Amino acid sequence: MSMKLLKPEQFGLKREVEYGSPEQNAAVQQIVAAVKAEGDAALLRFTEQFDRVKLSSEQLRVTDEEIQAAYAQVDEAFLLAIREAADNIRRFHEKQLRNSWMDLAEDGTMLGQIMRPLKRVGVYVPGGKAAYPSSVLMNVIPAQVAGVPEIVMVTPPATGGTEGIDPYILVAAAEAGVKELYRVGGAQAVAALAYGTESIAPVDKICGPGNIYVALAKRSVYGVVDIDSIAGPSEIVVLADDSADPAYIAADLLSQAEHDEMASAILVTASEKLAQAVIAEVDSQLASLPRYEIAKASIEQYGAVLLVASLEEGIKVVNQLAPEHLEIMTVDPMSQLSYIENAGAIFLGPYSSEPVGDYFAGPNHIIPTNGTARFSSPVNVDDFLKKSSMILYSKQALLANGHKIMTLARHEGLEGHARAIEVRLNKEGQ
Ligand code: HSO
Ligand code: ZN
Repeated sequence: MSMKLLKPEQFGLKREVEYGSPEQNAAVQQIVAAVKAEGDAALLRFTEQFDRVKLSSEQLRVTDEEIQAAYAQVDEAFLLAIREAADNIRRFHEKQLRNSWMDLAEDGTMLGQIMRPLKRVGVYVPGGKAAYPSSVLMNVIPAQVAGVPEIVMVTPPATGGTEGIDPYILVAAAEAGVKELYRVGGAQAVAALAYGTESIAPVDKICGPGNIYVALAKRSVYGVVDIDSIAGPSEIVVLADDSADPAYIAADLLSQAEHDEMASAILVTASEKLAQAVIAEVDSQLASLPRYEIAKASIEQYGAVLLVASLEEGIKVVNQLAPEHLEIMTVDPMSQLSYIENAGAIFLGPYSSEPVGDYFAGPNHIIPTNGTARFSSPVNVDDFLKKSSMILYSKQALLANGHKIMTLARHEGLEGHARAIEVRLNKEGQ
């Protein structure tokens, strides 16, 4: 089956957000409660039960020797590429840094906002095939740029304990500057980060992708700690006109379809000729893709070519979809840019293929999915900063404004508030 050619009104992208089964939720509650109550003992017990690895408390932490050994296992080209990617990501995120500020008014009042990094952040890195070194950089570097002094990483020990942690993940973590790593995964790792155990000190925020148990555990500890948003499957929308190369579009659609059976890849165009050419290209490129089964399932279920009447209608459709990634391949993509209101990351022109952003350019690849780009943003430095408001009122300012404050307080029936002001005004003879 090829990609479907539809009118926009025939298409409804409906993907259920995973909230887990009652059994999964119950299992996670039980794991989190046990780790909270028993610390390391429960952590080690669940690691043995789920990962089939028997560890002592001392063995939880990944040693410097293991990290050095990992460096010996990764190839030079990978190392050079990830270093350059890390530099680009760091430079991009440094642009996001905002300073604390303070405003001094003529009456001596000082108001301001003080930015402070979170003190300790935990990054979850899933095991197995879904462990992307690039995602380690995308989680860790913004935290580092924000100035977070303690960044810890947790990742499951290889199931059965025969292979250990993927050396590429260890190297990416070390390159990003992570100094504290633990071989522990699943809901138990999230609980350990939230509540702390004898071996793992608690954090202020937990980020990073994981399976359904990890996602449910993150949801359940939210409030005790902060969490990042829970990412859905990857999405790409390409908005294109006749000037675009169908082979490029097909390749970019497939680049995201291969992530996940539930990934979605959509072309929006007013050109039926381009639509047909892309459908044929997807078919032919798909056939030789190593992740054929995954990409095929994604294309069949969630892929579509939406034929619109004009580029203007295409822009409307894009804004309704609010995609994680948008590529614009038109004669003059810059002239469409200002009309795009909802898209997590916007790639312009034929050479800004999505993998450029997934790996290398510098912007973050952890981007809102499922239409949430309507109101949220890619992971950024602000996610690791908190702001304290600063208020310094002068005597002059309080004397000038005290009565207004008392009026508002008494209106709310809060006499104690009013008197806190009044005691000062009285003393000053007002
Ligand atoms: N496209 C993914 C990120 C990624 N791609 C990681 C390759 N590795 C985010 O939707
Ligand atoms: Zn990707």
